[in-house]
Amino acid sequence: MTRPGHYLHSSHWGTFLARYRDGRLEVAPFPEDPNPNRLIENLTDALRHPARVAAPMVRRGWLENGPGPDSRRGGDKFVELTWDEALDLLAKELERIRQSHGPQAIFGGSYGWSSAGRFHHAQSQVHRFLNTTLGGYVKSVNTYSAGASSVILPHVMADGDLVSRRGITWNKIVAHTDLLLAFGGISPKNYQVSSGGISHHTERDDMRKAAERGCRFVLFSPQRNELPPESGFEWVPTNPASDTAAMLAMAYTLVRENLHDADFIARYCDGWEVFRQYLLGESDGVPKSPEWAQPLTGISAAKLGELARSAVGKRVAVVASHSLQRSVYGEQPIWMAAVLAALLGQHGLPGGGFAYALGSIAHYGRRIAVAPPGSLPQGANGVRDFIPVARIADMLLKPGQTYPYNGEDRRYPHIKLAYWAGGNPFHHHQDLKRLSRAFQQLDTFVVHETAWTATARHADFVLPATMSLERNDIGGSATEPLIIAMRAVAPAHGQARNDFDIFADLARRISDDAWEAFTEKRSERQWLELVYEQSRSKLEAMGEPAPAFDEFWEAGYVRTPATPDTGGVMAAFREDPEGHPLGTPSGKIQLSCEKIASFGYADCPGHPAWLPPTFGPDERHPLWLIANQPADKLHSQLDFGAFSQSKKRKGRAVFTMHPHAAAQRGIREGDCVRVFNDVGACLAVASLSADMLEHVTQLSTGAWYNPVVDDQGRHFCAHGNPNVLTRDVGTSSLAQGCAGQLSAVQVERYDGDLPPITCFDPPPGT
Ligand code: PGD
Repeated sequence: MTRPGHYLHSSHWGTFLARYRDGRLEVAPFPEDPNPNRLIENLTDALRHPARVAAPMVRRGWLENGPGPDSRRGGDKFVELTWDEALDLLAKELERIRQSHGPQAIFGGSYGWSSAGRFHHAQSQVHRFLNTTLGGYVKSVNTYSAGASSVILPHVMADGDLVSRRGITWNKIVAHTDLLLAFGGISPKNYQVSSGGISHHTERDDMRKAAERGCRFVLFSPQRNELPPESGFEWVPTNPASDTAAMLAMAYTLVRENLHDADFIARYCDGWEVFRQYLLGESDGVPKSPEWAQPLTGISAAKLGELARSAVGKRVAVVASHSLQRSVYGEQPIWMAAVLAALLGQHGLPGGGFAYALGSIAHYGRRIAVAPPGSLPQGANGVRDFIPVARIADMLLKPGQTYPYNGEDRRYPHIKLAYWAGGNPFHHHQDLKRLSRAFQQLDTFVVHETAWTATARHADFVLPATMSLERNDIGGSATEPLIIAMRAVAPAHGQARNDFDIFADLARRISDDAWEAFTEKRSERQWLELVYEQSRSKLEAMGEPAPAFDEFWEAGYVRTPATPDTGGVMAAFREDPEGHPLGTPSGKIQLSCEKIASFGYADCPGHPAWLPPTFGPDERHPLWLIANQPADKLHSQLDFGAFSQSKKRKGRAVFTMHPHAAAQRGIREGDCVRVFNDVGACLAVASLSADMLEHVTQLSTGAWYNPVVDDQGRHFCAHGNPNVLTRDVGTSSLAQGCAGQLSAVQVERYDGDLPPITCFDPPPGT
C-alpha cells in the first residue's frame, strides 16, 4: 500500500502519498485509486514557492494611520513584524472592536474550501475563535456552490443534501437507470474533487458500466466536454441559461400527448393545476411547446419532442448541475428538473428521479460512511445576524440597507472588521473591482493565508498559515470509506503557523478565560485523538476493526463501512407518503407552491417558470461567457503549482472560443486576447474549439487576480480571472445566491505589450 518513506495524505482532490526530501516534495497517487487526479502534481513545488506567506505582515497604511476605511487597501506596502508584535496589535484591535461596536460588527463568515483535514479546517477554527473569545460574529449562510438550490429545494422537494448527497447513488444508476438526462453535464473536472478528501475516484467507471448495460446519457450543454467519453453520451447543444425552457418543452410534450404519470402526480404532488395551466399557456397565453422552446434553447422542436417521448416507460434520472443554478434565476432549472422527474413518475425509484448535482462534486451519489471522523466544535454564536454568502460586497457597501431574502426583508449589518481564514473572495466573488472597493470600507481586515492571494493583499493583517502537508491532521468526510492519518510531511515554511496555534495565542492575549474556552486546554494531539475517537467508538460498537489512536496513526488509515443504500428520503416517501412526508408545505413534491407565490417575487414566482434572462449577448457584447470551474487546480488553490502553470499559455489563462467567432475577429489559436464588458476586462490566450456553440466562450475561474492599469487608464486583469467580468447580483430575491457562472462579453486580439504576471510575487515591502 505505501512506499518507503512516504506518508498517506489527503487533499480535496485526492488521497496521495508524499515524501519530503532535500527540500522537495515527491507525490504519488494512492495505489487503490482507479482514476487518480493529476492535481496532486500542483503540490510538488508549492511548499517553498515564493508565493507562500513567510512571516506576519501588517499593511503600512494601517500601521501609520490605524484602523479605518482606506482606498490603499489592495495596493499598499506591507511591513514585517514579529509574531508577538503582530498578535499584540491584533488582540488590541479585536478588543477595541468588541468594546466599541460589539461582535455584531465583526464579519466572520470566512467562506472558502481551505484544506482537507477535520481539525485544522480553517473556517471552523475562525468560527470557534470568534464564538469562544469575542461573543460571536455575523455569519454567512449557504454556499457559492449551491446558493440557489439550497434555498429552493426545501420549499419544493427536500433539503439539498438529501437530494444530492443522500439520494440516488451511482450504484443504483449502474444497475437500473435507462436514461440519464444531464442538464449542465457531469464534468470530469468536477467529479474528481470533493471537499474533505476522496480516496477512490470512481464516477468515470460507474458511467462506463452504466453505458455498457445500455443506459443512454444525454448531455444538455453549450459545450461538449461536460461528460466523460466513457459514458458514450449524446450531446444536445443547448444555449446558456435556457435549460428551464428545454425542460418545460419536454414536460409540455408529455402532458399534451397524455404521456405523463397522472397517478404519481395525484398521489405524490401538490400544486398541479397551477403548473398545468402555466405549462399549457392557459394562464399566460404562451404554451411552453417545443416550437416555443426551439429559438430559446437552440434545440430543434423535433429533438425536444423525441427526448420527452423516449423517457416514457424508462427508468430516468434527471440531473441538473450546480453550475445551472449559479446564474440569474438559478432556482428555476432546479425546480423544473424536480417537476420533470415527477411528471415522469420517477421520484423514489431505484436509479430514477431527480439527482441534484450528481457528479458536480464527488460527494454526491456515494454511500454515506457509518463512522466519519468528528469535526471541531464551533461553540455558540451570540450574534444572530447573517447574510446570504454572495452578498458580501453589498453588505460592506450598503450598511443598513434592506434586501429581500427567502420571504423576509433583511437589513445589512454595519461591519467594522472582517476575519478570513481558508477562503479567497478575490477568487470566488464577482465584479472584483467592486469587491476591492467593498473591502476598502472596513476598519480592519484580517487574513490567515498560506499564500499571497489577492485577498491577502487586501488585508491589514496577513498571518502566515501552514499548508496541510506541514501539520498533523485527520482526513475524512461523510462519504469517504477511509479515515486518514494526515501526518506532517514537511517542516513549516518560514514562520508559518497552524491556524489553531495563531488563534490560541491571540486568545491568550485576550484573557486566560478566552484561551481556555478556545483550546479547552487541549494540545493538537489531544484534539486529534478526540476527532478520531468519534469514529473509533462507532466502529467498535459495530464490531468493526477499531484500532487505538497510536495504531491508527502508525497504519496511516482505517476503513469505515457504508450505510445501506436505501434510496434516501424519496424512496421512503414513495413507499409511504403519509408516513414519510417531505418537509415541503404540503408534505408532497410541489409542482407549484403557494408559500413561494406568497412572497410576491417577480424573479421567483410560485411555479417553475421561464424568465427571460435580464442580460446576455447584445450588440456590444455578443458572446456568452461561461466562467466555470478550472480543470488544472481546485478553485484558485495552488495556481502557482507545476500542473496549473503547465496549462497556462504565455503565463495566462486559456480562453476557449469557436473558430468561427475567432475568425470573425481575426483571432488565431494562441493569440493573446482582451475580453471585456461593462463590468471589467482581462487578458487571456485564445484556444479554438468547435466543441461549443459559436456564440459561446469559456474562461475558467482560478487565475489569480492580477490587476493592472494600461497607459490609457484602463483597468484590467493581466492574468485572466473571469470574475472581473461577472456581475455581482443575486440569483433572485428568494436565494440571493452567486450568479457568477455566466456573463456576456466582447473579445478582441490584443497586440499591445504583455504586462508581466506579478500576482505570484510577494507584495512590495515583504
Ligand atoms: P479556494 O481557492 O479554494 O476558493 O472559492 P474558495 O474561496 O473556496 O480558496 C481557499 C483558500 O484557502 C486558498 O487561498 C488557500 O490558500 C487557503 N487555505 C488553504 N488551506 C488553508 C489553511 O489551512 N489555512 C488557511 N488560513 N488558509 C488555507 C471557491 C468558490 O468559488 C466555489 S466553492 C464555487 S462553487 C464558486 N464557483 C464559481 C464559478 O463557477 N464561477 C465563478 N465565476 N465564480 C465562482 N466562485 C465560487
